[in-house]
Amino acid sequence: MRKLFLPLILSLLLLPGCALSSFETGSLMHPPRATGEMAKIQDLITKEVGADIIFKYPLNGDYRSAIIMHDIDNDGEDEAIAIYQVVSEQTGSHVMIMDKINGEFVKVGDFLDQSSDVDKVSFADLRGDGRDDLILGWNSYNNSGKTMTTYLYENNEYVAMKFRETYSDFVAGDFDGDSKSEILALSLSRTDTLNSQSANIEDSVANAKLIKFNEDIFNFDVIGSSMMDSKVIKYGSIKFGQINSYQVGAVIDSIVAGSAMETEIVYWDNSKNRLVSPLFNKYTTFLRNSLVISDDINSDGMIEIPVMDQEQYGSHRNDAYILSFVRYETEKDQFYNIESLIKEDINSYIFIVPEIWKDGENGEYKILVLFNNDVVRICKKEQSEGKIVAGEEIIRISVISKQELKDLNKNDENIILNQDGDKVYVAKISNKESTLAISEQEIRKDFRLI
Ligand SMILES: [Ca+2]
Ligand SMILES: [Ca+2]
Ligand SMILES: [Ca+2]
Repeated sequence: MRKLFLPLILSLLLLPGCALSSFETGSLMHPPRATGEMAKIQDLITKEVGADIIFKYPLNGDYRSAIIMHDIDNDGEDEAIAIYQVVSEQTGSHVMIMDKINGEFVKVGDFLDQSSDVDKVSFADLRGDGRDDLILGWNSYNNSGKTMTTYLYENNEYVAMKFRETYSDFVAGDFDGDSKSEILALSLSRTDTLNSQSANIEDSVANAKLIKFNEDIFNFDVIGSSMMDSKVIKYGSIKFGQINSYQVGAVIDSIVAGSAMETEIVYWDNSKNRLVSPLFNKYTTFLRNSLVISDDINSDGMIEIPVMDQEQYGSHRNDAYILSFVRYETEKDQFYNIESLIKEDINSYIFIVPEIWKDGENGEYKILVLFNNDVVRICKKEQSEGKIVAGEEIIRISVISKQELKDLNKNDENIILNQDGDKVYVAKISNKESTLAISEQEIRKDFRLI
């Protein structure tokens, strides 16, 4: 039975971070439009610190407002967290935590950080006490890396704890299964210190560090670190979740040179008691000229990783290619193909690879995809003198204009798949007798605009 992942593939995600440059710093001067509860919160801030403040909006992550609502004391009601700069102070940022007590917001924490801009806000239960602790990442405008502050609740008050470790990106999650979250901090390689004699080489190469709260010393410990690919320019999407049925970890899609992407995995190996990044130095497996990111594409609760078929990738244009989504089995160090699709980036469509075109569960195919001038030809893969060549054509998908549609030979069995403006998507079964032939019904089912 085919897995039902078509609806999900429609949300097939391109890396959201790629459009980051469009963030308008001009909007920082405008506070959020205050209505209802938000107005009460702003009134409280004004009462406490005056009206002459600039709200700070996180540039990355899931929370992008300057006043963030989240239940951090586990009483079922949201607290408000405001991040702002006081204009007269010129530098630094304030973090004010407000709790609703008897229907009114009151200030329960107020902190000053030297940093001027917020990178990312996240919440995780770092102490296992049921409270979602606030994790705040601060931007840095030199090469020294971003800094992170956590705000924990202890002895009836919030305390701020700044990390010694810097990061390029981070994700929180329960990596070791003890019902407390850890923070995985990722760093890019630093060319500025790589050449410096005094620099600690460990801190100069790209790495991942797992940071865990230690109740005994009331501070954070780095409990493990692992090497990451130093060719990475920017961490794009980081997801914490099930890598397979028995292992949780982080799946990291990153930008490498030439706007290609790759994927790395980092998890805590409980049997060896250490942090591992098993794809380190194997990254070419996941190198792709496509910004498709890892995701749970079939809603089975496990994250699949996109792989661009190397045969297609190596020998043909990259505008149309086979993309497989694989699951990584950490214990066997093997990948299993979960779903596959042909992706055409110029005219923006996908075609789900039917089972009969697949060759085993390791992501091999019986087909080759050829792309030329808006025509994708799907051909039987054949071997000739040790080389892979295109055999007979099975189907072709063409994108033509409405005028060209009128001129089509009526004797040919053309299947109109979709129309989008002047673009008409037409499929043709090239060889009905082929062992790899599929029906018109199957073609219609497998085709989708994205
Ligand atoms: Ca609360
Ligand atoms: Ca844990
Ligand atoms: Ca999945």
